[in-house]
Amino acid sequence: MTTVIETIDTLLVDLPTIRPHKLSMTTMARQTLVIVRMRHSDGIEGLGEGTTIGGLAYGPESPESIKRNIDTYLAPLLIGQPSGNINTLRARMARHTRGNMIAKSALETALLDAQGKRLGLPVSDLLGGARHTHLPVLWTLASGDTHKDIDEAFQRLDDRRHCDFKLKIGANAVDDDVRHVAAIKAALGDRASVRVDLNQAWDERTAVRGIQALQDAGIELVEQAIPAREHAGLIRLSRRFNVPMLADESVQDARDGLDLACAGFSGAFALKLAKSGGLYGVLELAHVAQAAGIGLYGGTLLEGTIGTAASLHAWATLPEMAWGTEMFGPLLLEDDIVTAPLEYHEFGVDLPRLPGLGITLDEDKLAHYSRG
Ligand code: MUC
Ligand code: MG
Repeated sequence: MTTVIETIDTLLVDLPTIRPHKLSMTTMARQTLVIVRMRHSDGIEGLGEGTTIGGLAYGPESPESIKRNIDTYLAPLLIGQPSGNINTLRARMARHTRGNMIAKSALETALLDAQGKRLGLPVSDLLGGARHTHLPVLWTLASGDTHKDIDEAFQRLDDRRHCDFKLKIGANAVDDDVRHVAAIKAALGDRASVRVDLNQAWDERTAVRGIQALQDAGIELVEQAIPAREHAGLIRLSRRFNVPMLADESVQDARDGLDLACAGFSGAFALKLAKSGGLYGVLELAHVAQAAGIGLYGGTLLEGTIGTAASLHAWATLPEMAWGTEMFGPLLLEDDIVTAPLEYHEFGVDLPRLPGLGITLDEDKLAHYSRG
């Protein structure tokens, strides 16, 4: 008998962060994960996660909209359908619903987790096989305080946890931000690579001034300095400076990637499951980038362990990424809702090797942190 999808439950899970995480548009004291539990008629449960940053601060989906739109619109499209043909189920969601890529990503992840468990294969094997089992992981310094950030960076270096750092700037005046970044880079010297993420905070004129100063300070990568939809401006910046531009909010999926590449962008793309609607969509973008000679970077929306593991399975199938990954989401959280956390060591993280995502929920912790 054909296995079908029987039920889809969604939970909002609030976890405190280890310290306030300050971005240009919000400061996070907690992270809200949307967890999907998808049960199939063969008794297998697939897990998925859809997570964003700061409610509606980051993009058009909030944790509450992700949950509501799965419950109301997306889950009814899947329930009763055969479990195993993920391409058909993706097409069904795309045909009947627009946008909501984080919600779709959570569901696609749950489908892949279940299929992997069913076949006894890790998700990366379902995608053709892992080329890496240990992936580099950067850390974001975003305490809002220069000295605290420097101490945090040295601690991470000494622990052999991280040797690449991303600084979240754009909330303060340009000169203050540049001073903050330059002080951290000067303190770390050659021990670490330092990059910045503006999260769209500057206009192009400000970006020209700010990036020149950041380049002079030895910064290695400048992420999303100007608003997402200003593709022409981003391309001009990528041509003007030696320091490479990393497109994040500007590049959601393969179509954006193709437009940017065809219009002359050079630099790198931040890949995120949440932007591209799941593992297949993000790999389509990666392939466009590869064809265009644009560097890859494994990005996060600060997902917990389930979403982070899903991303790792996708990144593991790609050639080595020019800019590594930032899959540190679980390390920013005070606690976890899984029985065995991901293993971070030697400046990176291990790819889980058990079937599916390779992650098991801790039911007590889940109940404790779930809303309502
Ligand atoms: C982003 O825009 O890159 C990634 C790391 C971090 O601290 O925030 C995210 C979002
Ligand atoms: Mg970013």
